[in-house]
Formats: sequence, C-alpha cells, structure tokens
Amino acid sequence: MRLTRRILMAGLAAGVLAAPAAAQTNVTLTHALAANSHYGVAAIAFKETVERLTNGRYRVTIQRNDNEREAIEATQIGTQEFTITSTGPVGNFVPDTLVLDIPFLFRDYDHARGVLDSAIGQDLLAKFTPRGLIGVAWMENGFRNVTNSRREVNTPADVQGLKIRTMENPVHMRAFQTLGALPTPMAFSELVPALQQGTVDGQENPIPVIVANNLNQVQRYLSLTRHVYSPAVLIGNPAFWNRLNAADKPAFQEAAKAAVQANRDKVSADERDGVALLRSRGMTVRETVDTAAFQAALAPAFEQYRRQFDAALLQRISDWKPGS
Ligand code: EAX
Repeated sequence: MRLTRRILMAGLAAGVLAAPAAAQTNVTLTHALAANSHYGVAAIAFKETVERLTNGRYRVTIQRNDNEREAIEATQIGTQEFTITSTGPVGNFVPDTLVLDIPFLFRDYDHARGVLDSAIGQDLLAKFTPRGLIGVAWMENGFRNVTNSRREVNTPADVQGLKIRTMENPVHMRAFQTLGALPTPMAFSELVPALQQGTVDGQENPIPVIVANNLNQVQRYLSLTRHVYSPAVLIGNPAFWNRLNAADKPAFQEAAKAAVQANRDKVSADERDGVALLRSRGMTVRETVDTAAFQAALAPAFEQYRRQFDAALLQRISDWKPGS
C-alpha cells in the first residue's frame, strides 16, 4: 500500500501519471494582446470552458501573436486551431466582412452587438467557410479613437497631414486618405516601434487596446473620435472544426459564447474606466470632438462604400433596432 502510494506520488511529481487513458488533444488559440485585455479574458474563458466541458480531453494553450494576418494564415493552414483577431486584416481573406469596417456605421455598442448577434452577423460568419476558415463567433475590439504625438485632434483639419498607422484594411485606409491624413498600413506588431521611431505620428485604436498595450507611453494626445467600430472574430481551422464529434462541438460552441461574454464585459469596463486611467498615465484626452465635421469630410468615402457594398445590406445594418 505504502509502496504503491510512493510510486503514485513519484509518478505525479514526474508528471507521467497525468496522461489520461484517453488521448488528450492540444489546441492552440492566439491573440494579439496581454492576458488581462479584452482578448486575454476571452481566451481564458474559452480555455476554461473547453477543458471543463470536455473533462480535460482537450487542452487549450493560449499564445500571443501581435501579427494578426499571420495568425489568420496559421489558422487557415492548421498550424494552430483558433485565433481571436480584429477584422483589420480579415477583409483580405473574407471580403464580405469589409462592410463592418465602414466608419460611423454603428451608433453605439448596443447597435454593433445587436447586428453581429442577428442574422446579419450569422450570415457574415458563414462567408468564412468558402475562404478556408471557420467564423466561430463575433467578438469585439471597440470603437476606435485617434491618438497622436503632435496635437489635439478635434476637427478633420487636425488630422490633415498626420502620418497615421492604420490596420491593413482598405476601407479604413480610404477613410484616412479622404480626411487628408497619410494612412500607413502595418501589422499591429510593428506599431509601437513605428511610433517610437517617429515613422508615424499617430494611430487609432479602441480604449481597451490603448490601455492594454500602454500606448500612452508613445502617444500624448487621445481624441475620442469613435470614428469606426472595430469588430473582432474568433476564427477556427476548418479541418479541426469539422472533425469535432457531436459531443465535443457543443463544448467549443459553449466556450465561444463564454469568450464573447467575457470579451464584451471587459470592453464595457475599459470604456467606463479607461479614459481616467489613460489620463492618470499622462495622456491629454479630448472627450468631445466635432463628429459631424468628420462625417461630412468623409462624404466622398461614403459615396465609394455605397458603390462597393450591397446597398440593401447597408440599409439593414443602419436600420437595425433592439428587438429586431
Ligand atoms: O486587435 O491592429 C490593430 O490596431 C488592432 O486593433 C489590434 O491588433 C487589436
């Protein structure tokens, strides 16, 4: 008895008995931010739910990769199973999602979340499949705001001539070009060095990203332009997803729901507390900007989007009301 016990303890210490009789499948999930960010808490909720509901038959490893395009490619190829990414580079894989990246399309968080949870959002997730990806669930990044190192931004004239890093997203680039800024697309992984070296003057991101990535260390001015809602999406590898059996798939779907909830709760909390936090870290924050002037200055871009995208879909998105 005692000997058995000693062997057991030694075995546990060495980790050899930790391997269960049934095979354990390792799954990798990546995202571009810190563990305590709105992506980080979502990834942890996903991991905990998958591992709990499958009794540990699946183990989820969370890794950080600040290059979202690479993470999507790796998910497509299958060197990783899942990624949480902003829609920044997603339109280059699934062009239908670009409609969500149009500036001033969503009025507020209820509008954006409502549309993404509706048939409109579900239809867009289905468009990932023919592109070799699984759109598992819409998550979010938040409404984006301009920061820069040169001046307070209140009107479109203030961004004229500023070199602004944008995501690798043609809809966003067109918007900043139309405003007279110099849009410079690059991966998120290149952003901080580019700001440090002065390659660009500014960038734009939601409060949760500015907070999580300490962008206050490289940017002085923040203006709450809220010029565009930035969705995020949980993407899966098709071969992995389609292999999940009828017992396991619901566990992953539950996990995705838990991730969405954790993600949105954290975005809401950051929106509530983030501005005060960024001020305390030394940022100069302008809370009200001339939104109408920005919308007016974007008129030529809106014209182009209307030509590019399905007018009926745009209308359905704008008209969405709670309960519809
Ligand atoms: O997804 O590239 C960006 O600015 C994104 O907002 C960031 O990676 C979080």
